[in-house]
Amino acid sequence: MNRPDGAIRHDWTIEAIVALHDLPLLELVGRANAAHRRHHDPNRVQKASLLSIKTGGCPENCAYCPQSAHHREVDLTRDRLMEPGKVIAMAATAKAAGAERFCMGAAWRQVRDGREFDAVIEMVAGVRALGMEACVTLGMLKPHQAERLAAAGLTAYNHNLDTSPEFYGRIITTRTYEDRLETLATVRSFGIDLCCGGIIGMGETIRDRASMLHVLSGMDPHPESVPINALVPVAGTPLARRPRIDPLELVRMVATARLVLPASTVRLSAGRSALNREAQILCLVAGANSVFYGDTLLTTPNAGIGEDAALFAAIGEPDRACASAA
Ligand code: SAM
Ligand code: DTB
Ligand code: SF4
Repeated sequence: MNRPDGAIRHDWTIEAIVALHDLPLLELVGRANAAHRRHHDPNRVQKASLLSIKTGGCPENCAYCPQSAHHREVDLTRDRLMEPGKVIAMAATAKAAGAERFCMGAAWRQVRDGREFDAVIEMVAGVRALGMEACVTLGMLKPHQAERLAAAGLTAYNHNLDTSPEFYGRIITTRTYEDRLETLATVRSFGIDLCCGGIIGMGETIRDRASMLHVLSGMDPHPESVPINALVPVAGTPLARRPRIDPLELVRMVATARLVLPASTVRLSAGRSALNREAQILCLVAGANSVFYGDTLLTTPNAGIGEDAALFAAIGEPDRACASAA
């Protein structure tokens, strides 16, 4: 049975997703844009701000990640968990610059109960008290910890699949895909939104990309938020020498994600700084409706605030950072 683009479906096959991905580009982008318009305001792009609240020294061995303690050649200064007051002050600054969502990342394998988790709970409550959406990404999570985050008002928990089940073992061996899915189910069971996506450009095939979208589309409900990252190759990581992907691969991935997950917020995430203004706009036309805003992601450079002001001016969205500076 053929269903119209934009219908919420949980029965996609990997083959059908590959077929969408491989449509002629203009057909793919056109259909994705139409699906986007069925569910979203096409003129609205959410700005999210990202902060590394605990940097480096992570015991996991994710091949892409500069924060893994396994990748000793990476030039990164480790940092302990930040003070809640400082984090909340940075969220307030981000809000004044136009960010609606504040995402806090910790280089942890899993959450441990105690003083540090208490501090994260304080950060979440403080960000929510500013009237912002709050998202955290802290690694694996147990039910009682998800319960505390939900009680503090957490909007969303970011925990990425990162790639397909088939390719996963080539990228991470210190935890399994099942571990990932278990944390996602725990988060969902406490009514917290899921922010779950992945990375392209790690050497995976198109089928792997479709397979990751297949896992996401099988979730019921779909994750509310789906970050699509292009690998940022960092010196000292095993993926340091991977070539940057062609920006049109990102356009195809965003458009396919939009068609398969029509109501989700699709976040054009890491790797955006390597795209020119026009390629970013093509991603927005293809269905991306959020970007990370600010000069750094967690540890790597993001598109600069100045360039973003030009991007938002070009698409006609008033940029509050410029407005308040004027
Ligand atoms: N430790 C937690 C975890 O892995 O869930 C949270 C932090 S981790 C840095 C969050 C996400 O950042 C990863 O799942 C990955 O998708 C993305 N990421 C990390 N390094 C990246 C890189 N070099 N390029 C693109 N995305 C990256
Ligand atoms: C996500 O999918 N991308 C963001 C956010 N979730 C936490 C992180 C990107 C990190 C890029 C590498 C770095 O800056 O360390
Ligand atoms: Fe640790 Fe997350 Fe980086 Fe993996 S992606 S090494 S879990 S911080």
